[in-house]
Order: sequence, then C-alpha cells, then structure tokens
Amino acid sequence: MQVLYAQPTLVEDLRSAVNARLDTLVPVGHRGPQRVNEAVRYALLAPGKRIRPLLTLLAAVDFGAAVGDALDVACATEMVHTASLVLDDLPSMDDARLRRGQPTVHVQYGESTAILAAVALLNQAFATVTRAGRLPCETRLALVERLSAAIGFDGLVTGQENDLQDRGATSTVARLESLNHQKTSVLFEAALEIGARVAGAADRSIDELRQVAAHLGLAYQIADDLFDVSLATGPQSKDLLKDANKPTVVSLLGAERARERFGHHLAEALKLLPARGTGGTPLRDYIMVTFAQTRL
Ligand code: GRG
Repeated sequence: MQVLYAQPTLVEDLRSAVNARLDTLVPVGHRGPQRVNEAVRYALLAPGKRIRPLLTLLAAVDFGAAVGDALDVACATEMVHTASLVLDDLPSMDDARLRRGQPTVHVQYGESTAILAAVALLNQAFATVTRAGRLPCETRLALVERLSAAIGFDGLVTGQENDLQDRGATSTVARLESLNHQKTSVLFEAALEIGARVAGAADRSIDELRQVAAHLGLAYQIADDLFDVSLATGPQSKDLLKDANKPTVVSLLGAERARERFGHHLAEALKLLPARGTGGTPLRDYIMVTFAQTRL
C-alpha cells in the first residue's frame, strides 16, 4: 500500500530508531546457522512501514513513557509481524513472490529456511520482551502474555486458518471483517496496548485503545485490498496481485462503498481515541497522516 511519508519529524525519528534497533537485535553473525540469520535479516530489515512498532511507541509517548522504555517491545511487535508475513507468503498459504519490494523469503532462501526464519523471528520477539531490561519484571510478563494472545488461538493463527479455509467461499462483509479483525486488528490492538502498558496507562484507556485498534485494522485491510485492486492494471500485476478469486470487502461492496466503509472505520477510531488535552497527540497525528491520507 502506498502511504504518504510527509510526516512529523517525531515519526521519522521513531521509524529510524526502530530500524536501527532491529538491526542490532538480530545482528550479522548472530547465533545459529548463517543462512537462517541472513534470511531473518533479509525479511526483517526490508523496507516495511513499521506501523506496529510506531503504534507501540506513539501510545507509549502519548501516555508519558520514555521512547527508550518502549523501543525493544515495539521491535518485538515488528518481529512477530514479519514472521507472519514470511509464513503468509509460503506456497502452501498465499504463495506470494514479492514482499516489501523484493523476492519473498522462500523464493530467495527456499521454503525450509523461510519456515525456520519465521520461527527464529518469533522466538527472538519473545526473547526481546523478556530482556527489555528497563521494565519491571511483572510488566514484561504481562507483555509476553499480551503478545502471545495476539498470535495464538485467539489471534493471527486463528485468523489465518479461518481465512485459508474460507478461501473462495461466498462470504458476507460481516464474515470478512471478522477475518480481517483476526488477521490484522489483533496485532494493532496488541501493539497499542503494549505501548500504553509500558507507560502504566489505566485499564480504561487500554480498553479504549483496543477499540481504536480494532477499527484501524479493519480500515487498513480495506485500504490494502483497494490498493491490490489498483495494482491489477500495473506492469507487475502478475507478481503483485494476490489470489484474485478471494473475496474481499472491496469485491463484495465495490470500490466506492468500500471507501465509505474505510472512512467509517477511520472516523470511529479517531472518535474513540482517548482525548489528551485540547490539541492533537503524536498518535492521533500519525493515524491521520498514515491512515487518513493513505492513497486509495
Ligand atoms: C505465527 C506469527 C504467526 C503467524 C501465523 C501466517 C499467519 C499466522 C498470519 C498472517 C496474517 C497476515 C499476513 C495478515 C495480513 C496483515 C497485513 C495487513 C499485512 C501488511 O502489513 P503492512 O502493510 O506491511 O504493514 P509492511 O511490509 O509495511 O510491514
């Protein structure tokens, strides 16, 4: 998806900090076989938009934490997300050939190395949270639990399995949005909650953030699908297009009504975003720029 990058300096600084920290959390020559290390770095350091770690950092900043206290756990959300992309791209799943502007991990390194790289990334995500040294032990434990909930039986795994089983079936917008919630919103929810928890936010604010993230994930998935449709006429359409027979909110509603639905979810997210003072906050500004100005 194409996103405008004319963002406030804070966001650019945070994105650079995430990229630099990811580089050090899985360094060249890190333990284990060199091929897996290379595949992990290939996937992780490719130019992703870093939406999930930015959500974590901006929530942390919004609720008064220092960036340094949230940086490692923010990087952990990106590791989980990247692992999910590597698995999603496999021939047995979406069978994608391009990701983040480069050949997918299994195309570059082979399927078995791609699977091992995804497992290594997941493992490194949890190792990173447990070692996030400036946070109290109980906070780290709560974050491990929160992150694992977003991945497992109530999270990405369920979303992916349901999506694969539903493939091609006639569906409803409600059913698709339930899948989109399980595949996309769950990690947005965890990312925002983790940032807020690092800052010691109250449970009520965290509940509000969860609802914000749920709508953001649904809006983002519609934008992603609209963008896929716009690629259909592009020069690399064969490589870039996902399963054209798979129903999406866009294929069910048509582009115009899908855009309206995107607008509805975005408006709900902004309405629910906990108010801070009278002006905007870095998190609200980021959502406005990244989501509201996403080119549809
Ligand atoms: C065990 C972690 C784990 C997952 C297993 C494979 C799987 C289950 C889930 C895949 C879920 C999936 C791929 C959802 C799509 C989410 C999505 C909107 C991806 C695109 O995100 P962007 O646009 O990508 O943020 P970049 O590359 O910018 O990070």
